[in-house]
Amino acid sequence: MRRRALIVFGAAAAASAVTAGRSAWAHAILIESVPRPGGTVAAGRTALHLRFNSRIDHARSQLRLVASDGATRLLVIANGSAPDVIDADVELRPGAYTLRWQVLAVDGHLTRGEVAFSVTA
Ligand SMILES: [Cu+2]
Repeated sequence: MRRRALIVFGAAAAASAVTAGRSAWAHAILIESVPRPGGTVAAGRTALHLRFNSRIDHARSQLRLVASDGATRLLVIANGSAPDVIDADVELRPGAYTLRWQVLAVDGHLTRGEVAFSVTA
């Protein structure tokens, strides 16, 4: 399992690593997810849920689902998601997946991370 967060200042390529939860700034840090990192869910229609430590700009945030063969799906962020949450519904087949999130926090900083999980039949 790999958890990672990167910050990108504006559109610049400069990036530096942060330790999740220890930044005093308002970058969006993932604090809760369904599925959990390393977790397992049953195949079928699944509600994905990512909660952050700050409000995010949904229109400038992205959620991608990467299958073990590298196939990537851009997921639709639900309109009704709370200000600090990304919700999405997806149909999942058994296998290993990585959920890649990229969010823009209210302080204008972009953060990214991944949640790996598996789906059982
Ligand atoms: Cu920030």
